[in-house]
Amino acid sequence: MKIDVLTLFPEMFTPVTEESMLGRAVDKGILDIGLTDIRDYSRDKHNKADDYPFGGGGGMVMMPDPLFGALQSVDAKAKKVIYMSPRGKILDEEKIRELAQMNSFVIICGHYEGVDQRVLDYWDAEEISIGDYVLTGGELPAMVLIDSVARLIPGVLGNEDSALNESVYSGLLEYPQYTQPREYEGLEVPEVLLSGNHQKIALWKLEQSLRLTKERRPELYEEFISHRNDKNEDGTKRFSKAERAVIDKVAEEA
Ligand code: 4H7
Repeated sequence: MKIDVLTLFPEMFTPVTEESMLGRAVDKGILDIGLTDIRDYSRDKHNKADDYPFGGGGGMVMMPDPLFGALQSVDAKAKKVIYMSPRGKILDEEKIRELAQMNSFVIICGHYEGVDQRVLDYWDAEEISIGDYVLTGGELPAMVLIDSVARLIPGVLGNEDSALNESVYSGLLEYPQYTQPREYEGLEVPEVLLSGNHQKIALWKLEQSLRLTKERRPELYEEFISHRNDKNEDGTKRFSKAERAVIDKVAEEA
C-alpha cells in the first residue's frame, strides 16, 4: 500500500514512520509512506505557502497553488484524497477497513486555519476527523489514521492473529489482561486464567467484555444485545449454549 502525505511539517512523521511497527512494515515493503513537503511546490520567491483569509477572520489559510502542485506530483487525480479536519466524519473501524482495502491514497494535512476550499472541491477530498477536539494541525490525525489502517494490512502485525482476535467478540470492549508474576504486591491474577480450562477461560473473557461494555458503553452493549440472536453467514449459531448463558446472565444483572 502506498500512502502519500502532503504536509508543511514532514519531519513530524519520521519518529512514527521509522520506529515502531509501522517502520517494520515499511522495511518489509508492505507499506510505503511518501512524504511531500508542500512548501517545495511553492512558486513564490519566498516559498510562501499560506496567506490571509479573504473576508477576514484572522489566522492564515494554506494557498491553493502549492497544494495543487503537490497533489499533481503524487498523481492524486487517480487516487482517493483525504483531508484531516475537525469538520469531517469521525473515523471509525468501518472507514479504517475500507481504506485498508485500497492500493493507495493521499492525505492532506492542514495547518493554521486549514486549506483554501478550492483544493478540497477540485480534488474531491473526503474530510475525516479523529474526534471532537481541536489540534494545531492535521499531522497527528494523519498518523492516527495511518497506524489504524496499517495494522489491518496482512503482515504488518508481528502476531498474525492479533488483528483477527479482536473480531471474535467485536462490538464489545476488551477484557482485562494479566501477565507474570501471578502475585504482585498482594494483587492476584484471576484464578480462572491459571486453570488451564480453555472453555472456562473463554467464557470468563466474554463475561468481562460484556460487563465492561454494559457499564461504560451502554449504546455499544445495546447494539450487541439486539444482534445476539443473529446467525453466522453460513447459517450456524453465533454463540454456544454456554456463551448464551453468560450473555443472558449479564443481561439480567442490574
Ligand atoms: C484542517 C482544517 C484535525 C486542519 C482546520 C485537524 C483536529 C482534527 C485543521 C484545522 C485539526 C481532528 C483550523 C482546526 C484551526 C482548528 C482552530 C488543524 N484539529 N483547524 N482551528 N479532530 N486542526 O481530526
